[in-house]
Amino acid sequence: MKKNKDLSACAASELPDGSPYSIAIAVADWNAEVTHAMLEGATETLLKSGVKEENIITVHVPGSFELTSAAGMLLNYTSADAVICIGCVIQGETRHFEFISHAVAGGIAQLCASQCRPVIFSVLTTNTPEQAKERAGGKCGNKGVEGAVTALRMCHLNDQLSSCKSKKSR
Ligand code: RBF
Repeated sequence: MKKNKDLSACAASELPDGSPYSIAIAVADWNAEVTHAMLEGATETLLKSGVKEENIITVHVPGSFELTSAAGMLLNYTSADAVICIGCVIQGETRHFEFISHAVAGGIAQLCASQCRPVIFSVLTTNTPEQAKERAGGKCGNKGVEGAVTALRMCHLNDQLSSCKSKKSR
């Protein structure tokens, strides 16, 4: 596989089969112009891969800081096979950017390490709104699409590895 392949360009025929899965999406409404475009990209990709509409659960939170908490709730209260976290943190005049970016990256990494279901980090951290828009359907692709492809690939990996375990215990 090409190094750093832009997964936004993944053709429908290359998409992992999503039909067996149920996927949850937590989306932050802060910088909604960007995050909602990413949500649209993620949802379209999941549908294209065969995930049934009724198996896509979307929840909205106020900002990226709340994504970890929402992802934890989705893992606890739903049977989603993966959770995609969508957010956009843009550098401002204060240090909020650093605190929010670190908190959400660290929070999601902790969930990934402690849970056996994938949690996907589709959070943009950019210097400018333009850079964010370029990554939400602009010249740098759509990172929501990439989050969806990553979620599906991780669901397949989970299936493969869990079938190894059941073979081993036979
Ligand atoms: N949330 C984001 O998702 N992206 C941002 O760029 C962002 N910037 C913020 C800047 C300030 C000064 C504050 C107070 C909040 C910001 N938030 C942002 C919201 C944050 O993620 C969270 O929703 C609130 O801090 C409430 O916990």
